[in-house]
Amino acid sequence: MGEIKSENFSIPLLKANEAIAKNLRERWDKQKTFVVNILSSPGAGKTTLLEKLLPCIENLKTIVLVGDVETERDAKRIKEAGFDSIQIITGGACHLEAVMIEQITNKLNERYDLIFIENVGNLVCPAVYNLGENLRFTLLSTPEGDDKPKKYPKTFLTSHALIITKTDLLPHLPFDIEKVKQEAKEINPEIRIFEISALKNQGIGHLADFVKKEREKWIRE
Ligand SMILES: Nc1nc2c(ncn2[C@@H]2O[C@H](COP(=O)(O)OP(=O)(O)O)[C@@H](O)[C@H]2O)c(=O)[nH]1
Ligand SMILES: [Mg+2]
Repeated sequence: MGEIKSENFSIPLLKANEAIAKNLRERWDKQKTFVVNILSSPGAGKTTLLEKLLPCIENLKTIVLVGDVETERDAKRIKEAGFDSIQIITGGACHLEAVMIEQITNKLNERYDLIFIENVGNLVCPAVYNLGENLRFTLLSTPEGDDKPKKYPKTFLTSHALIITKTDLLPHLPFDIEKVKQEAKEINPEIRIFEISALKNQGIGHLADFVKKEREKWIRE
């Protein structure tokens, strides 16, 4: 049996998503709101990274929109860290869609300089749903294994940055970090790569600088 490729099928749902994402992008362009969409498997460290990253991004009004199948736990964590956050409960859906972001942002009373979207933990579906973001980050944590870029190429292909998390665990794991970097670059030669241990506070500053610089570059364009 031959390969089955999803691009051979017409997907009206994705076309509708693209149209809403385009509207979101136009609105955020006018408002000068910079948006980062964060993808990863469940437990790769998205919320922990945000808890550490947000305090390094000073003087920008920031909110985190966080998607999960159930519970308000992550939004609660972000608020406890001292930042605005809204939970999006998908009730089963394994990814966020532009319409969900549109509904939430329509209700915001304030303008934000920066919006982080913590997507539902999943390396598959979120890759094909444009949320109108400026930057897409994918986290890969060391316990997940070094074979993931080639197994989930679309996610790495569509990301601006790969953030290898939990590097403090490297001494305990058979994780070939150079192989991951090489395979991610083979899929997407432009991808930026960051190595982070949120637990040990390593690499957070570099990532914060990257977000700030990319936002400034975009503002100047
Ligand atoms: N060893 C280690 N554990 C981490 C690190 N970052 C997050 N974790 C742990 O990984 C688990 C999942 O983290 P979380 O941020 O909730 O992941 P999310 O599901 O991607 O948002 C938690 O138990 C965290 O304490 C890290 O840098 N090193
Ligand atoms: Mg989380």
